[in-house]
Parts: sequence; C-alpha cells; structure tokens
Amino acid sequence: MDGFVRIMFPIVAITLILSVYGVASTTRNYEFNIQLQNVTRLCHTKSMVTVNGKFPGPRIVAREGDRLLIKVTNHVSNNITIHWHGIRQIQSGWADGPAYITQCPIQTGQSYVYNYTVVGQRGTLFWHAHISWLRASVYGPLIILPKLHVPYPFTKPYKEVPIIFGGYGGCRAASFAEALCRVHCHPP
Ligand SMILES: [Cu+2]
Repeated sequence: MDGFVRIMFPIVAITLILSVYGVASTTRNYEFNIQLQNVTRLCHTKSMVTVNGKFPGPRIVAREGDRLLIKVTNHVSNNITIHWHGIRQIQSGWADGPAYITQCPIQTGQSYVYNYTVVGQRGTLFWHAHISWLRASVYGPLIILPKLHVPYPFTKPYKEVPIIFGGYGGCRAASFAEALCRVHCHPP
C-alpha cells in the first residue's frame, strides 16, 4: 500500500499543478455539417453551401496547445475540404485541407475528422473551404487564446468581436465557377 501511495502521490500532484497552471491542454470536438441553407442578406435570399446552416460559419475557439478534432460531414452534392488558414500543421499535414494535395475531397455522404494540435500560435485566424469556389460562402473564425493564466502580449482588451469580411453576390459562387468552367476549364 505504501508503495502504491508513493507512486500515485507525485502523479496526482503533477496533474493538479498542470491543470491549475493551464499547462495541460484539452481536446476540443467540433461537428461541421456541410449543408445547403437559404440565407438572406441585402434583401436577397439564396441557397448557399454552409457549415451547420450558418453564414459566416461557426467559430472555433481553442487555447494554445489544444488538440482539435473537427468532424466534417458532407450533406451536399459538391465535394468539400476545409483548410485551417494560418495553422502550422506540425506532423499533421494531412489535416491541412487543400483538396487533391493533402487529402482526397470529402464526398457526398462521407465524413472526415481533421485532427491537429495548435503549437506555438495564438491569435485570430480563420477556416475556409479549400475546393472549387466553395470558399466564397464556407468560412468562419478560428480563435486561439493563450494558455490559461498566460497573459496577452498587450493590455487585455475590454471586449473582443471577430469581424469577417466576405462577398455576397447574386448567384452561388460554385454555379458561377461551373459556368465559367464551360468556357475556360482549369483544374479546381
Ligand atoms: Cu486559406
């Protein structure tokens, strides 16, 4: 029994210290359902490819050192991939997202789990589709906070509001790309 306590005490103590000081990292799970959604902007409604029916898409919030597991399920007729813009994919290049470069696209009815750890980065980035012109409507913020109890390298802001700039044209960007492709085709 003494031996057991001697082994377990340091393990429990180290775990507590790590969690109190925020050194321990977390795994954060997100579900991205790629789906069509009627979206109204500028008094005009159109059907768009979205993540979870949102435009812009849902925000991802993590802390430096966290692992992200993002399950993307494709419910539309277009193939899809998601790129995590600005994330340094260290030993996880297969999670980077460019279609036909680091992965095959996720086909209709299929899922893929992006699995990566945020290493040595903090700040506000964004994610977007990385196939064809779907990036025109499929994007959202990716916010990396410092580790717990680690301050920002500047005065803590009173409030933070992510602002994303995007276009909203009269037709679906993917349809426009397909029409363009009929005239002058190039690889996606
Ligand atoms: Cu990008």
